[in-house]
Amino acid sequence: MTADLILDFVQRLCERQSELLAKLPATSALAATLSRLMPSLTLTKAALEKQQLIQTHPDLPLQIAVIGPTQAGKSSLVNLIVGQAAAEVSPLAGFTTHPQAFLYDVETQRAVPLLEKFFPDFQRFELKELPRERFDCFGVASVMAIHKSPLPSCVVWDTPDFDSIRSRQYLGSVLRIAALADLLVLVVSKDKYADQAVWDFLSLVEGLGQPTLVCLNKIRPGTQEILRQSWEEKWRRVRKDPCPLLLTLEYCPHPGDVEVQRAVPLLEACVALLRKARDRRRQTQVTKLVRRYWSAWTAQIRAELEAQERFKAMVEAALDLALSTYRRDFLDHPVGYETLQRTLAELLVLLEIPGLKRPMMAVRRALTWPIKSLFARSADVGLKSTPTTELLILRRSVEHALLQLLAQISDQVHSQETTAYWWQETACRYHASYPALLRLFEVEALNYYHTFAPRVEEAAKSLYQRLKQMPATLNSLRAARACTDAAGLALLFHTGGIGPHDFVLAPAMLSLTSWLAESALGKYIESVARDLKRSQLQEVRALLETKLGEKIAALGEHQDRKTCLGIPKSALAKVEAELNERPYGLKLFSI
Ligand SMILES: Nc1nc2c(ncn2[C@@H]2O[C@H](COP(=O)(O)OP(=O)(O)OP(=O)(O)O)[C@@H](O)[C@H]2O)c(=O)[nH]1
Ligand SMILES: [Mg+2]
Repeated sequence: MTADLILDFVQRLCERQSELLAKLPATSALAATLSRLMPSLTLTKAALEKQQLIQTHPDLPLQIAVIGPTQAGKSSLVNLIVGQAAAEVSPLAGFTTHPQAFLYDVETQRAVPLLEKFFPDFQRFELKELPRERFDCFGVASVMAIHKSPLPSCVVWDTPDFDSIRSRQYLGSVLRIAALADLLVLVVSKDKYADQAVWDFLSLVEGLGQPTLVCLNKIRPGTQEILRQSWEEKWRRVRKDPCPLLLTLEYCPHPGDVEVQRAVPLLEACVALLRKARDRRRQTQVTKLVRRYWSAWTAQIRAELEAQERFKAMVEAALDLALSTYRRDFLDHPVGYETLQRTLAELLVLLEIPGLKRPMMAVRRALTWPIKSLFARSADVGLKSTPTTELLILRRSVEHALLQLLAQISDQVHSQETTAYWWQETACRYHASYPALLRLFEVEALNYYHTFAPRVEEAAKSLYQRLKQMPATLNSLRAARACTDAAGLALLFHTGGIGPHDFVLAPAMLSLTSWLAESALGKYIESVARDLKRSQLQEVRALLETKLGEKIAALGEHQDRKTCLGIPKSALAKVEAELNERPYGLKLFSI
């Protein structure tokens, strides 16, 4: 379960990282960092896949991988192990460029499908047919067991080098073989053993903890001891585990002459180590490797998640800004708060003003609330043409906030070095979604306005009930000149004779409002207005936060994009929980 979970994660990260690397400029610092991580990811992925293969196919033959820098004598050593000239040897540097499996005393039909399973993206060839220009292939050849050789049935791998400039093209296959190996045979010649590439490789594979044999090749007589000491010293500097068995192979002027004697100690060492390897085969070593590289692998994922959080906070701040502009320019505006005027217009219909009673009754029968007719007119032409101050202000506030957000995202593209590509992707998506976001807002805003209308009607009714309890105020209101004028206007308004904006700002309405404010009903009107404002603020906040905010914040999730790693926080947390749950091993993030 743990291995499967980690394997899924590593596979996904490997894939995403390769895709991202293909998009990033090769000279960027991030490209360099991600490229440095690829070998450890490739190795771990292969090691986990080998573990899976062993679980499903415990009969997988033992695997010996002969690995080393160019011209170290890898192919020659493979031939020594299998006791015959199976691998092609050449004085041309970087001659071997494909992994080649020599099936020593192994049933081909049984072993080959397993090797193919381990190399799903590679094509298998006969050795002679391996195409030189392609690196996504491996060779397979069967070799007969040698009479009296102690070597058990196994697969011996000859591999390409890992240190030439060209090796970048086939390093992945070398790492796959290193991970597949039950026994790692490292071959270094006397002039290459101190090379950084050798020690980088040894440091990389340390987490696998495989039985290892080191062969110091092409050694001049008399220099063995010095080289051995120097090697051990270097080993202690680079690795934490004890120095493995070291064999020195003397340079023989005519290779081939003394092959049989040379092979004896080599085969003895291989046989002993293979025995050890068979015993430890099912023990997992991979979590150690995962722990070692975890913090480096996930640094960029974390950087993206941080960018995502920052983006979310920017969206929230933008919508907060829209909300406070709406509040300032509409709800708290001394004249512009038209909802109260609408309430009063509705109240005027209920008041039964002498002289206007009959037409008002007709209006009440025909229309419950004029907004219905406004909607009918505005739904198909959009919010811009909706003649209500509230929606116009709301739209202006939202538009301003969304444009500010766009500018902020663009700033991040230029100021965030390691996540510039993430911000670029977010900017593109935001840009592309902008018209749809505005449309969504318009639909939701109209919807809000529509569903809020009955609240205005209720507020008018509650004012009317209150007035009925104050007969003196009600009578003087009915008799007031301001009221009659305003009621006339309200009638016009209700029948569509004037627009809401003109109605709200008409002098008669303004006089009525101040008359009412100073009347005995003043305090009650204030509290009704306060309640209305509170509900409007709440509704508009919900509209902005849930309907619009969540849609915009989702633009920062790049799960399916090839331009970002896009690994969600939950996937990261799941693997970390699994790794932390293990009672043994190193503490996470300890490298
Ligand atoms: N004289 C002598 N030559 C050796 C010895 N070991 C290897 N060689 C030569 O060194 C050259 C390279 O040997 P290979 O076994 O092909 O080396 P390799 O590591 O497979 O090289 P690449 O495939 O190019 O990475 C060949 O010409 C071998 O004959 C040795 O002990 N003595
Ligand atoms: Mg070779």
